[in-house]
Amino acid sequence: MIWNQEMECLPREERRALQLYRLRRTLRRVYETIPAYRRKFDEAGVKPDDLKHLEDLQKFPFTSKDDLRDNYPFGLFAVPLKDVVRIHSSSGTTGKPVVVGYTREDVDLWAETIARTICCAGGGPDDIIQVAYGYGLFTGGLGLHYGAEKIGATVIPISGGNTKRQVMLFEDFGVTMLACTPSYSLCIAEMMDEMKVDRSKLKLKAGVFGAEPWSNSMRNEIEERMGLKAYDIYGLSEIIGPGVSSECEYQDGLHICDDHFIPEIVNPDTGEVLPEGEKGELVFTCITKQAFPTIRFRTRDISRLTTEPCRCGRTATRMERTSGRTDDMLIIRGVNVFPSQIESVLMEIEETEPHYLIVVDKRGSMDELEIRVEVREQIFSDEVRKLEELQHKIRKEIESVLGISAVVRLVEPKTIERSMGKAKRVVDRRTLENGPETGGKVS
Ligand code: DLL
Repeated sequence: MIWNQEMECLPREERRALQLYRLRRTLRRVYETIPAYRRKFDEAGVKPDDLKHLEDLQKFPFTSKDDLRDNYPFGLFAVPLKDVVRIHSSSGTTGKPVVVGYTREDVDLWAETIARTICCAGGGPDDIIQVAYGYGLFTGGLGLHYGAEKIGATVIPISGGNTKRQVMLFEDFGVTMLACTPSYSLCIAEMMDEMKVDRSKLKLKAGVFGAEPWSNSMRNEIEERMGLKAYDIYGLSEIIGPGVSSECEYQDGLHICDDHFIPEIVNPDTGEVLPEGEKGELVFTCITKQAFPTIRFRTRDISRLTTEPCRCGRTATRMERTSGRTDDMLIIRGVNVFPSQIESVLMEIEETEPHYLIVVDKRGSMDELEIRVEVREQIFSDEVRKLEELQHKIRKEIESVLGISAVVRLVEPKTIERSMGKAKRVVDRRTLENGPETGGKVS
Protein backbone atom coordinates (compact mmCIF):
# COMPACT_ATOMS: atom_id res chain seq x y z
CA MET A 1 0.00 0.00 0.00
CA ILE A 2 1.30 3.47 -0.86
CA TRP A 3 0.33 5.82 1.95
CA ASN A 4 0.20 9.07 0.00
CA GLN A 5 -0.19 8.11 -3.66
CA GLU A 6 -0.38 11.70 -4.85
CA MET A 7 2.81 12.94 -3.23
CA GLU A 8 4.85 9.75 -3.35
CA CYS A 9 4.19 9.22 -7.06
CA LEU A 10 4.28 12.85 -8.17
CA PRO A 11 5.84 13.20 -11.64
CA ARG A 12 9.42 14.47 -11.52
CA GLU A 13 8.77 17.92 -13.00
CA GLU A 14 5.86 18.64 -10.66
CA ARG A 15 7.99 17.44 -7.77
CA ARG A 16 10.76 19.86 -8.72
CA ALA A 17 8.33 22.74 -9.06
CA LEU A 18 6.92 22.02 -5.62
CA GLN A 19 10.40 21.76 -4.14
CA LEU A 20 11.37 25.11 -5.64
CA TYR A 21 8.29 26.82 -4.28
CA ARG A 22 8.76 25.39 -0.80
CA LEU A 23 12.49 26.01 -0.77
CA ARG A 24 12.16 29.70 -1.66
CA ARG A 25 9.58 30.16 1.05
CA THR A 26 11.78 28.44 3.62
CA LEU A 27 14.93 30.39 2.73
CA ARG A 28 13.04 33.63 3.16
CA ARG A 29 11.65 32.50 6.48
CA VAL A 30 14.95 31.40 8.00
CA TYR A 31 16.62 34.61 6.80
CA GLU A 32 13.95 36.71 8.43
CA THR A 33 13.54 34.80 11.67
CA ILE A 34 16.88 33.17 12.58
CA PRO A 35 19.81 35.59 13.14
CA ALA A 36 22.41 32.81 12.83
CA TYR A 37 21.20 31.93 9.31
CA ARG A 38 20.97 35.58 8.31
CA ARG A 39 24.57 36.06 9.42
CA LYS A 40 25.76 33.03 7.48
CA PHE A 41 23.86 34.01 4.33
CA ASP A 42 25.25 37.56 4.56
CA GLU A 43 28.79 36.27 5.04
CA ALA A 44 28.40 34.08 1.96
CA GLY A 45 26.93 37.02 0.04
CA VAL A 46 23.63 35.33 -0.79
CA LYS A 47 20.04 36.45 -0.33
CA PRO A 48 16.99 34.17 -0.36
CA ASP A 49 15.83 35.76 -3.61
CA ASP A 50 19.04 34.66 -5.35
CA LEU A 51 17.45 31.25 -5.56
CA LYS A 52 15.83 31.15 -8.99
CA HIS A 53 16.33 27.44 -9.73
CA LEU A 54 16.76 24.41 -7.48
CA GLU A 55 20.42 24.23 -8.52
CA ASP A 56 20.99 27.65 -6.91
CA LEU A 57 20.77 25.94 -3.53
CA GLN A 58 24.49 25.20 -4.00
CA LYS A 59 25.24 28.88 -3.44
CA PHE A 60 23.93 28.76 0.11
CA PRO A 61 26.14 27.91 3.07
CA PHE A 62 26.10 24.53 4.80
CA THR A 63 24.85 23.92 8.32
CA SER A 64 26.95 21.59 10.46
CA LYS A 65 26.69 20.02 13.89
CA ASP A 66 28.93 22.83 15.12
CA ASP A 67 26.31 25.41 14.12
CA LEU A 68 23.79 23.51 16.22
CA ARG A 69 26.17 23.43 19.17
CA ASP A 70 27.06 27.12 18.81
CA ASN A 71 23.38 28.00 18.94
CA TYR A 72 22.52 25.59 21.77
CA PRO A 73 19.82 25.10 22.83
CA PHE A 74 17.17 27.03 20.88
CA GLY A 75 19.15 29.46 18.71
CA LEU A 76 18.15 27.84 15.40
CA PHE A 77 14.41 27.69 16.11
CA ALA A 78 12.31 29.66 13.62
CA VAL A 79 9.31 30.02 15.92
CA PRO A 80 8.90 31.24 19.51
CA LEU A 81 9.12 28.51 22.13
CA LYS A 82 5.41 28.85 22.90
CA ASP A 83 4.69 27.34 19.46
CA VAL A 84 6.99 24.40 20.05
CA VAL A 85 5.09 21.37 21.32
CA ARG A 86 7.97 18.88 21.45
CA ILE A 87 11.73 18.85 21.98
CA HIS A 88 14.03 15.97 21.11
CA SER A 89 17.75 15.70 21.57
CA SER A 90 20.54 13.37 20.56
CA SER A 91 23.53 12.95 22.77
CA GLY A 92 26.50 12.34 20.48
CA THR A 93 29.90 11.55 21.93
CA THR A 94 31.37 14.98 22.60
CA GLY A 95 30.23 18.45 23.60
CA LYS A 96 26.69 19.67 23.96
CA PRO A 97 23.79 17.57 22.72
CA VAL A 98 21.85 18.46 19.59
CA VAL A 99 18.45 19.97 20.39
CA VAL A 100 15.56 20.01 17.91
CA GLY A 101 11.99 21.33 18.22
CA TYR A 102 8.65 20.57 16.57
CA THR A 103 5.48 22.60 16.25
CA ARG A 104 2.15 20.80 16.17
CA GLU A 105 2.31 20.92 12.37
CA ASP A 106 5.81 19.43 12.43
CA VAL A 107 4.60 16.56 14.60
CA ASP A 108 1.87 15.90 12.02
CA LEU A 109 4.38 16.06 9.19
CA TRP A 110 6.61 13.60 11.04
CA ALA A 111 3.70 11.18 11.50
CA GLU A 112 3.04 11.50 7.75
CA THR A 113 6.64 10.60 6.83
CA ILE A 114 6.61 7.63 9.22
CA ALA A 115 3.24 6.50 7.86
CA ARG A 116 4.94 6.39 4.44
CA THR A 117 7.85 4.47 5.97
CA ILE A 118 5.66 1.81 7.55
CA CYS A 119 3.52 1.39 4.44
CA CYS A 120 6.69 1.15 2.35
CA ALA A 121 7.59 -1.90 4.45
CA GLY A 122 4.19 -3.46 3.78
CA GLY A 123 2.47 -2.22 6.93
CA GLY A 124 -1.14 -1.07 7.21
CA PRO A 125 -4.05 -0.55 9.57
CA ASP A 126 -4.30 -4.27 10.38
CA ASP A 127 -0.79 -4.50 11.71
CA ILE A 128 0.33 -4.79 15.30
CA ILE A 129 3.57 -2.86 15.57
CA GLN A 130 5.93 -3.31 18.47
CA VAL A 131 8.03 -0.18 18.86
CA ALA A 132 11.24 -1.24 20.58
CA TYR A 133 13.20 1.89 19.73
CA GLY A 134 13.97 3.93 22.82
CA TYR A 135 11.22 6.35 23.90
CA GLY A 136 12.39 9.64 25.32
CA LEU A 137 14.67 12.31 23.92
CA PHE A 138 15.80 9.91 21.18
CA THR A 139 13.58 10.33 18.11
CA GLY A 140 13.18 6.60 17.38
CA GLY A 141 10.41 5.58 19.80
CA LEU A 142 8.00 8.51 19.57
CA GLY A 143 8.74 8.98 15.87
CA LEU A 144 7.62 5.47 14.93
CA HIS A 145 4.80 5.63 17.45
CA TYR A 146 2.94 8.57 15.92
CA GLY A 147 3.33 7.29 12.36
CA ALA A 148 2.02 3.84 13.29
CA GLU A 149 -1.00 5.39 14.99
CA LYS A 150 -1.61 7.61 11.98
CA ILE A 151 -2.09 4.64 9.68
CA GLY A 152 -4.40 3.08 12.23
CA ALA A 153 -2.14 0.22 13.21
CA THR A 154 -2.10 -1.10 16.77
CA VAL A 155 0.97 0.22 18.55
CA ILE A 156 2.80 -1.51 21.36
CA PRO A 157 5.02 1.20 22.89
CA ILE A 158 7.37 -1.14 24.73
CA SER A 159 10.59 0.89 24.13
CA GLY A 160 14.02 -0.81 24.24
CA GLY A 161 15.07 -3.39 26.81
CA ASN A 162 13.25 -6.06 28.80
CA THR A 163 14.02 -8.48 26.03
CA LYS A 164 12.18 -11.47 27.49
CA ARG A 165 9.01 -9.43 27.59
CA GLN A 166 9.53 -8.33 23.98
CA VAL A 167 9.47 -11.99 22.96
CA MET A 168 6.51 -12.80 25.19
CA LEU A 169 4.46 -10.05 23.53
CA PHE A 170 5.30 -11.35 20.06
CA GLU A 171 3.66 -14.59 21.10
CA ASP A 172 0.78 -13.28 23.18
CA PHE A 173 -0.28 -10.25 21.12
CA GLY A 174 0.39 -11.65 17.65
CA VAL A 175 2.81 -8.86 16.75
CA THR A 176 3.25 -8.51 12.97
CA MET A 177 5.92 -5.79 12.75
CA LEU A 178 8.91 -4.88 14.84
CA ALA A 179 10.67 -1.50 14.96
CA CYS A 180 14.10 -1.31 16.61
CA THR A 181 17.80 -0.99 15.81
CA PRO A 182 19.25 -3.88 13.77
CA SER A 183 21.64 -4.72 16.59
CA TYR A 184 18.80 -4.94 19.10
CA SER A 185 16.84 -7.22 16.78
CA LEU A 186 19.72 -9.70 16.99
CA CYS A 187 19.64 -9.46 20.75
CA ILE A 188 15.92 -10.29 20.64
CA ALA A 189 16.63 -13.19 18.26
CA GLU A 190 19.12 -14.55 20.76
CA MET A 191 16.50 -14.41 23.48
CA MET A 192 14.05 -16.22 21.18
CA ASP A 193 16.60 -19.02 20.84
CA GLU A 194 17.07 -19.16 24.58
CA MET A 195 13.32 -19.32 25.14
CA LYS A 196 13.06 -21.94 22.37
CA VAL A 197 10.42 -19.96 20.50
CA ASP A 198 9.00 -21.65 17.44
CA ARG A 199 9.26 -18.94 14.75
CA SER A 200 6.55 -20.55 12.65
CA LYS A 201 4.02 -19.89 15.42
CA LEU A 202 4.71 -16.15 15.35
CA LYS A 203 2.96 -13.64 13.10
CA LEU A 204 6.03 -11.43 12.62
CA LYS A 205 6.33 -10.50 8.95
CA ALA A 206 8.50 -7.39 8.78
CA GLY A 207 10.90 -5.24 10.72
CA VAL A 208 11.76 -1.57 10.20
CA PHE A 209 15.34 -1.26 11.30
CA GLY A 210 17.63 1.75 11.35
CA ALA A 211 19.41 4.39 13.45
CA GLU A 212 22.80 2.73 12.89
CA PRO A 213 24.74 1.33 9.94
CA TRP A 214 24.17 -2.32 9.06
CA SER A 215 25.35 -4.35 6.12
CA ASN A 216 23.37 -6.51 3.72
CA SER A 217 24.94 -9.59 5.27
CA MET A 218 23.63 -8.42 8.63
CA ARG A 219 20.21 -8.11 7.00
CA ASN A 220 20.36 -11.76 5.88
CA GLU A 221 21.37 -12.81 9.34
CA ILE A 222 18.46 -10.91 10.94
CA GLU A 223 15.91 -12.23 8.43
CA GLU A 224 17.02 -15.78 9.03
CA ARG A 225 17.13 -15.54 12.80
CA MET A 226 13.93 -13.55 13.28
CA GLY A 227 11.88 -15.08 10.49
CA LEU A 228 10.80 -11.75 8.97
CA LYS A 229 11.67 -9.38 6.12
CA ALA A 230 14.06 -6.66 7.27
CA TYR A 231 13.65 -3.13 5.88
CA ASP A 232 16.15 -0.33 6.23
CA ILE A 233 14.83 3.01 7.48
CA TYR A 234 16.97 6.10 7.77
CA GLY A 235 16.79 9.47 9.44
CA LEU A 236 18.47 11.89 11.78
CA SER A 237 17.34 14.25 14.52
CA GLU A 238 18.59 17.36 12.73
CA ILE A 239 16.22 16.72 9.83
CA ILE A 240 13.19 15.19 11.60
CA GLY A 241 14.30 11.88 13.17
CA PRO A 242 13.32 8.60 11.46
CA GLY A 243 11.10 9.19 8.42
CA VAL A 244 13.66 10.79 6.11
CA SER A 245 13.85 7.73 3.84
CA SER A 246 12.87 4.07 3.76
CA GLU A 247 12.97 0.92 1.68
CA CYS A 248 10.03 -0.56 -0.21
CA GLU A 249 9.47 -4.21 -1.10
CA TYR A 250 12.10 -4.03 -3.89
CA GLN A 251 14.80 -2.94 -1.44
CA ASP A 252 16.57 -1.06 -4.19
CA GLY A 253 17.56 2.07 -2.29
CA LEU A 254 15.61 4.12 0.23
CA HIS A 255 12.81 6.45 -0.89
CA ILE A 256 13.47 9.93 0.43
CA CYS A 257 10.49 12.10 1.36
CA ASP A 258 11.97 14.70 -0.98
CA ASP A 259 8.81 16.78 -1.09
CA HIS A 260 9.89 17.70 2.48
CA PHE A 261 13.66 17.15 2.54
CA ILE A 262 15.82 18.02 -0.48
CA PRO A 263 18.87 15.76 -0.72
CA GLU A 264 22.26 16.58 -2.24
CA ILE A 265 25.50 14.62 -2.41
CA VAL A 266 28.71 16.59 -1.90
CA ASN A 267 32.39 15.86 -1.90
CA PRO A 268 33.13 15.63 1.86
CA ASP A 269 36.48 17.37 1.47
CA THR A 270 35.58 20.25 -0.83
CA GLY A 271 31.83 20.60 -0.32
CA GLU A 272 31.34 20.59 -4.09
CA VAL A 273 28.00 19.13 -5.26
CA LEU A 274 28.50 15.83 -7.10
CA PRO A 275 26.51 14.62 -10.11
CA GLU A 276 23.71 12.09 -9.66
CA GLY A 277 24.99 8.58 -9.02
CA GLU A 278 28.30 9.58 -7.44
CA LYS A 279 29.16 8.59 -3.92
CA GLY A 280 29.69 11.27 -1.32
CA GLU A 281 28.29 12.94 1.79
CA LEU A 282 24.54 13.37 2.11
CA VAL A 283 23.23 16.88 2.71
CA PHE A 284 19.59 17.66 3.48
CA THR A 285 17.48 20.81 3.42
CA CYS A 286 14.11 20.86 5.19
CA ILE A 287 11.54 22.72 3.10
CA THR A 288 8.34 22.34 5.11
CA LYS A 289 9.32 22.23 8.75
CA GLN A 290 8.20 25.10 10.95
CA ALA A 291 10.22 25.02 14.16
CA PHE A 292 13.54 23.67 12.97
CA PRO A 293 14.05 24.11 9.23
CA THR A 294 17.66 23.05 8.67
CA ILE A 295 19.36 24.35 5.52
CA ARG A 296 21.96 22.18 3.77
CA PHE A 297 22.77 20.06 6.80
CA ARG A 298 25.97 18.04 6.46
CA THR A 299 24.99 14.57 7.68
CA ARG A 300 28.45 12.99 7.33
CA ASP A 301 26.63 9.89 6.08
CA ILE A 302 27.94 8.40 2.86
CA SER A 303 25.54 7.45 0.09
CA ARG A 304 24.58 8.14 -3.53
CA LEU A 305 21.33 9.25 -5.15
CA THR A 306 19.16 8.29 -8.09
CA THR A 307 16.06 10.02 -9.44
CA GLU A 308 15.04 6.98 -11.54
CA PRO A 309 11.49 6.00 -10.56
CA CYS A 310 11.27 2.75 -8.61
CA ARG A 311 9.43 -0.38 -9.76
CA CYS A 312 7.00 0.17 -6.88
CA GLY A 313 5.67 3.30 -8.60
CA ARG A 314 7.14 5.84 -6.22
CA THR A 315 8.99 8.66 -7.96
CA ALA A 316 10.91 10.21 -5.07
CA THR A 317 14.71 10.38 -5.11
CA ARG A 318 16.24 7.23 -3.73
CA MET A 319 19.43 6.97 -1.68
CA GLU A 320 21.68 3.97 -1.45
CA ARG A 321 21.94 2.41 2.02
CA THR A 322 24.52 4.44 3.89
CA SER A 323 27.79 2.57 3.92
CA GLY A 324 29.16 4.51 6.88
CA ARG A 325 29.94 8.01 8.03
CA THR A 326 32.82 10.19 6.95
CA ASP A 327 33.81 10.41 10.61
CA ASP A 328 33.52 6.62 11.07
CA MET A 329 36.46 6.03 8.85
CA LEU A 330 39.48 4.75 10.71
CA ILE A 331 42.91 5.42 9.36
CA ILE A 332 45.04 2.48 10.34
CA ARG A 333 48.68 2.53 9.29
CA GLY A 334 47.68 5.00 6.60
CA VAL A 335 44.91 2.80 5.19
CA ASN A 336 41.28 3.93 5.23
CA VAL A 337 39.11 1.35 6.93
CA PHE A 338 35.34 1.45 7.33
CA PRO A 339 33.83 -0.65 10.11
CA SER A 340 31.20 -1.80 7.58
CA GLN A 341 33.92 -3.59 5.59
CA ILE A 342 34.91 -5.56 8.67
CA GLU A 343 31.28 -6.32 9.46
CA SER A 344 30.72 -7.70 5.97
CA VAL A 345 33.63 -10.09 6.32
CA LEU A 346 32.51 -11.31 9.73
CA MET A 347 28.90 -11.85 8.65
CA GLU A 348 30.01 -14.12 5.81
CA ILE A 349 31.78 -16.44 8.21
CA GLU A 350 29.42 -19.11 9.38
CA GLU A 351 31.10 -20.07 12.62
CA THR A 352 30.85 -16.58 14.13
CA GLU A 353 28.01 -14.79 15.86
CA PRO A 354 26.97 -11.32 14.60
CA HIS A 355 28.49 -9.64 17.66
CA TYR A 356 31.88 -8.00 17.40
CA LEU A 357 34.04 -5.16 18.64
CA ILE A 358 36.80 -3.35 16.77
CA VAL A 359 39.61 -2.05 18.97
CA VAL A 360 42.28 0.24 17.55
CA ASP A 361 45.33 1.01 19.62
CA LYS A 362 48.92 2.07 19.27
CA ARG A 363 51.77 -0.30 19.92
CA GLY A 364 54.87 1.90 20.00
CA SER A 365 54.44 4.04 16.94
CA MET A 366 52.41 1.41 15.06
CA ASP A 367 48.61 1.31 14.86
CA GLU A 368 47.16 -2.01 15.85
CA LEU A 369 43.79 -3.30 14.74
CA GLU A 370 42.15 -5.92 16.90
CA ILE A 371 38.87 -7.59 16.05
CA ARG A 372 37.02 -9.39 18.78
CA VAL A 373 34.28 -11.63 17.54
CA GLU A 374 32.00 -14.09 19.26
CA VAL A 375 32.10 -17.68 18.13
CA ARG A 376 29.09 -19.99 17.94
CA GLU A 377 28.55 -22.12 21.04
CA GLN A 378 29.30 -25.49 19.40
CA ILE A 379 32.49 -24.18 17.79
CA PHE A 380 33.75 -22.69 21.02
CA SER A 381 33.67 -26.06 22.73
CA ASP A 382 35.56 -27.62 19.81
CA GLU A 383 39.21 -28.51 19.90
CA VAL A 384 41.83 -25.78 19.95
CA ARG A 385 43.09 -26.64 16.47
CA LYS A 386 39.69 -25.84 14.94
CA LEU A 387 39.57 -22.50 16.71
CA GLU A 388 43.04 -21.69 15.44
CA GLU A 389 41.97 -22.56 11.93
CA LEU A 390 38.97 -20.28 12.22
CA GLN A 391 41.10 -17.46 13.57
CA HIS A 392 43.47 -17.88 10.66
CA LYS A 393 40.59 -17.88 8.16
CA ILE A 394 39.17 -14.61 9.51
CA ARG A 395 42.61 -12.99 9.61
CA LYS A 396 43.22 -13.91 5.97
CA GLU A 397 39.80 -12.66 4.85
CA ILE A 398 40.23 -9.35 6.66
CA GLU A 399 43.68 -8.92 5.20
CA SER A 400 42.49 -9.53 1.67
CA VAL A 401 39.59 -7.05 2.03
CA LEU A 402 41.33 -4.28 3.96
CA GLY A 403 44.88 -4.75 2.76
CA ILE A 404 46.22 -4.61 6.29
CA SER A 405 46.71 -7.23 8.97
CA ALA A 406 44.58 -7.51 12.09
CA VAL A 407 44.75 -9.37 15.34
CA VAL A 408 41.66 -11.59 15.57
CA ARG A 409 40.44 -12.61 19.01
CA LEU A 410 37.72 -15.22 19.20
CA VAL A 411 35.64 -14.71 22.30
CA GLU A 412 32.98 -16.78 24.04
CA PRO A 413 29.37 -16.39 23.01
CA LYS A 414 27.49 -13.61 24.85
CA THR A 415 30.59 -11.87 26.17
CA ILE A 416 30.40 -8.74 24.00
CA GLU A 417 27.96 -6.32 25.53
CA ARG A 418 24.52 -6.21 23.87
CA SER A 419 22.86 -2.93 23.14
CA MET A 420 19.22 -1.95 23.30
CA GLY A 421 19.77 1.04 21.05
CA LYS A 422 22.68 1.95 18.83
CA ALA A 423 25.52 -0.50 19.16
CA LYS A 424 29.02 0.77 19.84
CA ARG A 425 31.28 -1.35 17.72
CA VAL A 426 34.49 0.65 17.59
CA VAL A 427 36.85 1.65 20.35
CA ASP A 428 39.68 3.83 19.17
CA ARG A 429 42.14 4.03 22.03
CA ARG A 430 44.34 6.38 20.03
CA THR A 431 41.87 9.16 20.79
CA LEU A 432 40.60 10.06 24.22
CA GLU A 433 37.07 10.87 23.15
CA ASN A 434 35.76 7.33 23.20
CA GLY A 435 33.62 5.97 25.95
CA PRO A 436 34.16 2.76 27.86
CA GLU A 437 35.23 -0.11 25.73
CA THR A 438 32.28 -2.40 26.06
CA GLY A 439 29.75 0.39 26.52
CA GLY A 440 26.71 0.38 24.28
CA LYS A 441 25.10 3.75 23.62
CA VAL A 442 21.49 3.28 24.63
CA SER A 443 19.34 5.66 22.69
O1 DLL B 1 18.98 7.60 14.62
C1 DLL B 1 16.89 8.54 13.84
C2 DLL B 1 16.37 7.19 13.55
C3 DLL B 1 15.65 6.50 14.51
C4 DLL B 1 16.56 6.61 12.29
C5 DLL B 1 15.12 5.25 14.23
C6 DLL B 1 16.04 5.38 12.00
C7 DLL B 1 15.32 4.70 12.96
P1 DLL B 1 20.08 10.27 15.39
O2 DLL B 1 20.18 9.67 16.73
O3 DLL B 1 20.14 11.74 15.26
O4 DLL B 1 18.73 9.87 14.69
O5 DLL B 1 21.23 9.61 14.51
C8 DLL B 1 21.34 9.89 13.16
O6 DLL B 1 22.25 7.70 12.70
O7 DLL B 1 23.20 10.49 10.70
C9 DLL B 1 23.28 8.04 10.62
O8 DLL B 1 24.67 8.18 10.85
C10 DLL B 1 22.72 6.99 11.56
N1 DLL B 1 21.61 6.28 10.92
C11 DLL B 1 20.30 6.46 11.06
N2 DLL B 1 19.62 5.57 10.30
C12 DLL B 1 20.53 4.82 9.66
C13 DLL B 1 20.48 3.73 8.74
C14 DLL B 1 18.30 8.59 14.43
N3 DLL B 1 19.32 3.20 8.33
C15 DLL B 1 22.46 9.10 12.54
N4 DLL B 1 21.65 3.24 8.27
C16 DLL B 1 22.55 9.29 11.04
C17 DLL B 1 22.84 3.75 8.68
C18 DLL B 1 21.81 5.28 10.05
N5 DLL B 1 22.94 4.74 9.55
